Amino acid sequence: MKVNKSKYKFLILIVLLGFSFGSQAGAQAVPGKDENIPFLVTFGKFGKTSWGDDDFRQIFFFSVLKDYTQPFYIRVFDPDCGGENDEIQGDFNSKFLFSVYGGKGVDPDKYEESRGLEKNSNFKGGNLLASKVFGSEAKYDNKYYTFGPFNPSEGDFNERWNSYIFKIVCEGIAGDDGNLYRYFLSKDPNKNIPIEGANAFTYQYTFRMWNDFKSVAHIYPFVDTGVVFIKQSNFDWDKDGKILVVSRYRQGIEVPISNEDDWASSNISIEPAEINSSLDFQFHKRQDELVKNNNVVVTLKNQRGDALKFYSSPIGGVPVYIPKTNITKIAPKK
Ligand SMILES: [Ca+2]
Ligand SMILES: [Ca+2]
Ligand SMILES: [Ca+2]
Repeated sequence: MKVNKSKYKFLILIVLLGFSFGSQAGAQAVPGKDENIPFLVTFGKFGKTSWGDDDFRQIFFFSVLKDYTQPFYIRVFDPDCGGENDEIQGDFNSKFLFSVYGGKGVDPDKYEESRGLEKNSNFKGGNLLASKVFGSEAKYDNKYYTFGPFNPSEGDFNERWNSYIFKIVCEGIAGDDGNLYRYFLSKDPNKNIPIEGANAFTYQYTFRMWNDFKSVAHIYPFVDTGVVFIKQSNFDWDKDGKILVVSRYRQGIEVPISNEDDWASSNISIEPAEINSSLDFQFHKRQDELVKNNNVVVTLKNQRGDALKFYSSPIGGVPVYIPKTNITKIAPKK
């Protein structure tokens, strides 16, 4: 076959562009592309924790690199609770408050309360930049609502990451239904256009599994310098198969799993090879019987009790297990 050289080069360019765009495109979608999680979920405050949400709220942070100076938007997919996607309990009668915060008080590295892990903590630190309440509204069903524009400098500056930090909180302020939704940090109010170098993270992830046997969900906590062991906690997993931990050091260890309305916890010791990389927590559904509409909560803490961040786009990429013989070979490079 005769290959037209310029055409060939053009094709390579397209493939490369596709790759770089693809990796960035995942960076600000929440859940992220590599996570394979269909939706975030938050229940109305009169819901039952046995439906898979322990605190009826969810807090996410967005980081935007200092170099990016254009306005941006936070887009919420299916912010309403009714119609498609959402989990009905009786009738759809719930209300959800979405609030966006910037300024001092947001950065969870400086303000621990901002992480929202403790029940009565003031997780609303910072300046309220925008908010809106959603009920069951056809107008927003299966569609995006856009918050913004926001100016990056309205965020709380974090020196270590050279980024401005923003926070979005979803709270179930009335009713008992489950609101399923997703976020996208975008350059454009009407389309999902990712911002280079931006990311999203949380300390407590409440999400929905796919309703099939084959899909494996992932979350990617970042293991910072100084971490010796981590305590994993999962809530209301409904004994739905296995939760495995994979890293560049470990091929996969099984951790204790929760059943109904309970927490299961265990400690996982961290090896030097795992520092400054992400772990891959894999959620494999059971194969004998389909567990439907499974919502689950996950948090991780280090040996000092500090919570680990889960990034929608894993820091350092998706970890791939490296057999030990190779680890010893590459170790001197560090
Ligand atoms: Ca209801
Ligand atoms: Ca929804
Ligand atoms: Ca569940």
